[in-house]
Amino acid sequence: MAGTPVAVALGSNLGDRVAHLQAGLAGLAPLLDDLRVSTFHDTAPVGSVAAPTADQPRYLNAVAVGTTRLSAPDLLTHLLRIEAEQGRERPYVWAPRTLDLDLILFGQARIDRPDLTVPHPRFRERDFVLAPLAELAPDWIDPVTGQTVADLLAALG
Ligand code: PH2
Ligand code: MG
Ligand code: MG
Repeated sequence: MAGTPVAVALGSNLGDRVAHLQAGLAGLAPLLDDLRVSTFHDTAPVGSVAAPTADQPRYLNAVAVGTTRLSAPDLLTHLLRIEAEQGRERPYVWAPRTLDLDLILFGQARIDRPDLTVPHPRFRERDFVLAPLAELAPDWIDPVTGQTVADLLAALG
């Protein structure tokens, strides 16, 4: 069994953003086989009425894809550990962060648990996820909408 294809989004907008993304990728390397990494995208912080981010520093975002033999919950545990190793703190929702690692897609799985929703519930609206993901896996089909990553990106306009 080759393992399950997974997509992980990386984001940083605090401290040395390049160093934090590189540390995140180094942490992912032992977890994912056939690891491929997008270019790094400098992006404006995206917020919401409930969680405004207008006064935050810009983000550096990227996506990594690979395959894993871990379960999705076990992979999530590792993602949280790698974030913590980069000094991630969570003072409030969508606070600036040294490193954010979000599990975006786990094969064609649909997971709905209190601590983990896959596909990521907001990835279809997020250019900062879809653009780097489309560099690596434009034909990956979102199991919820049936649309490809390329379709989802095009729909953002
Ligand atoms: N992450 C958020 C909220 N807003 N904006 C950008 N540009 N990049 C992010 O990674 C990001 C965001 C919550 O995780
Ligand atoms: Mg996030
Ligand atoms: Mg996160």
